This record gives sequence, structure tokens and C-alpha cells, in this order.
Amino acid sequence: MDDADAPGGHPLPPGQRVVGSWQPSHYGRVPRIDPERWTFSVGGATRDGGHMVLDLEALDRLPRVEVDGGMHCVARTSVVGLRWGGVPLRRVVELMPPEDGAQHVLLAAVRGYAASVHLEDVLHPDALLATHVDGEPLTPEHGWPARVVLPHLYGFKGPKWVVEMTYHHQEQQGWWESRGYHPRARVDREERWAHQG
Ligand SMILES: Nc1nc2c(c(=O)[nH]1)N[C@H]1C(S)=C(S)[C@@H](COP(=O)(O)O)O[C@H]1N2
Ligand SMILES: [Mo]
Repeated sequence: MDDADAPGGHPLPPGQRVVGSWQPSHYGRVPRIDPERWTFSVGGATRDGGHMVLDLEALDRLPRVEVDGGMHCVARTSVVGLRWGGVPLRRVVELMPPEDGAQHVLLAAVRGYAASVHLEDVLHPDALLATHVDGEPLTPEHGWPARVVLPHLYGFKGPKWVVEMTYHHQEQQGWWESRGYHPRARVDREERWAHQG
């Protein structure tokens, strides 16, 4: 299937349809997060065996970028024309790099949601630890104070209310991966289900 263009000339991945208004999509209630206590930690199989903890002030001091990217749900709806703001995840990886050969990353949110991604996708230039969208802080239902955004992967790979990133030598099973969804989940290849290979 060819890529179609969504309204406004935004590229639409194969098998997706555009929805006009951006409805939040997640299980359970929106968590209440205390910004004074929120932290993002990086650990697991790190190169130096240590771990790093960023609070919101530390995150604020890191270089920020803006990236255009849609939100493509694996259930086939897409929101296009979003402009995300945040810290490139590869900058975070540079601060606390993985051990050689640790190619798998588990991104974990509050309350047990997690997504398993390849290190290569975390190092993608558009991969963000996002705090803003369209110039405004994220709303609570879209992941405030911070979420992961990987615009080239299906939305389930980007935990809202993210709190942890860990490196692993073996592929991990997050919330959707353990329910049969694709370990890689690239939108350009329509990698929706694990059994597609
Ligand atoms: N913590 C958490 N993050 C989550 C989810 C969730 O249920 N919990 N759902 C994922 C799915 S399936 C999608 S499509 C996107 C939706 O993001 P949005 O609600 O901002 O559009 O969030 C992802 N991140
Ligand atoms: Mo989704």
C-alpha cells in the first residue's frame, strides 16, 4: 500500500486513517503526578554499571529540540501535524550509555505500563523525552510531565507518564508486546502484530 497524504500534506503511514480531534488513548485513569517528586531514571545494563536520575529541573537544563510527528495508534487511527518539544533521547543515552551488546530498552511508566523498544529506535533523531506539544506543556491526559515520543513507531511504544528507561541484553516484554503486538512496530512497515515476523 502506498503512503497517502493526510490533510495539510502530512504523510500518512499505510493502513492508517486520520482523526480530526486528538483524543487521549490509554488504559485506566490519568495518574496524578507530583512534579516535585517526579523523576526519570536510566539504568539496567549501563556501561559503567551505575544509574542516573533526572528530576524536572535537571531535565530542563538539557538541550531541547522540536520535532514534527504524528501519533499513529496501532489500532489504525492517526493524529497528524503535532509538534513535539523535549529532550532528544539520544542525549539522555549519551549521559548514561548502555553496555556493549545491550540493544534492548524497556521504557516504563507509572502503574506498570511499559514498552519494549530497540536501542536503535531510541537513538533515532526524532525520539524524544517530550514535555511539550505545539508549544504548550503536555496535558495530564497526554502524559504530563513527560512522555516518550517515537514518531516513526506506533503510539504504544511511547509511554505517557514515563519514569524509567532500562537497558537489556534480551528483548523485554512490555504491556502490548506481551499481548501479541510487534516488538519493533515501525509504522512505515505496518509492523502491528508479532506473528507477522
Ligand atoms: N502510560 C501509558 N502510556 C501509553 C498508553 C497507556 O495506556 N499508558 N497507551 C499508548 C498508546 S496505545 C497510544 S496510541 C498512545 C496514545 O497517546 P495519546 O493519548 O497522547 O494520543 O499512548 C501510549 N502510551
Ligand atoms: Mo494505541
